[in-house]
Amino acid sequence: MEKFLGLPEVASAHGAGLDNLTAIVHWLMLVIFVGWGVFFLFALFRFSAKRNPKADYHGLKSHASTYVEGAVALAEAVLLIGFSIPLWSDRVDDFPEPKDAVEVRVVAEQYAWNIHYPGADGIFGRTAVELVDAETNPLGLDSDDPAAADDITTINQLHLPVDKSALIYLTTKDVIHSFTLNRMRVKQDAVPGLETPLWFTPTVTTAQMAAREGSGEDFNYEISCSQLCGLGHYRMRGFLKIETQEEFDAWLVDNAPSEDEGGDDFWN
Ligand SMILES: [Cu+2]
Repeated sequence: MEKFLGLPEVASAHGAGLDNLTAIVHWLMLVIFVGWGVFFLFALFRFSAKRNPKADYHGLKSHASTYVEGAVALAEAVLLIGFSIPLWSDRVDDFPEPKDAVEVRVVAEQYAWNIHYPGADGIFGRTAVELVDAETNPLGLDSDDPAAADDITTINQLHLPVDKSALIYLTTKDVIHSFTLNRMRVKQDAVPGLETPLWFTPTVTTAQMAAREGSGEDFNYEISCSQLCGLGHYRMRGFLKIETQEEFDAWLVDNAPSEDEGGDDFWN
């Protein structure tokens, strides 16, 4: 069904449940569409002026349509209460403990994704609006804060380990953006002034998915913006790399700010 709907192959733990729900909703809509279409054609024919020269002032006596409407409402209630609400509550109620997850801040802006890792100490350094500099310090990280010294920042490059929950704190510097990871079945609006947490567990590494897709080195998971956020919206494209834990740890070490780099050189 995922293929039939044109969905890209899922790469997160919760994704299959969402795809399943999407498929069920589409099947129900197909049944309703065909049902009402047939009924419409029947009504056109059965109640045409030619066949009914004299108006019928009593109208329909049968309750069949009421039962059909009741059945459709019941099916939709089952979808909502039986499928959608449990999936949704799993997303918003059942967050992983920070100690069991990889924590990352994602700060959207026109037109890029700023990625912020807490570094070895596990504590995000202080950020402040006054310190934001588009060229040298897009996140406004405070170099006087000791917790900031080991923080790792990137632009448009999100790395995460496979089979471990990713806990993302999402916000934006300017307008509303929408953080979208297609293959992870993740989509969350980033709203100015709010920090919205989201979480998911990637289950397929970039390398594994590339092998499955047969697209070799060219394959990337992408971060896209699903909210038309300005003229440069189309180039708000980031990359998500899912790696083994070892590869991810090595990447963190490679990207950690080195000791001899001064406080203002985090960005190089
Ligand atoms: Cu955007």
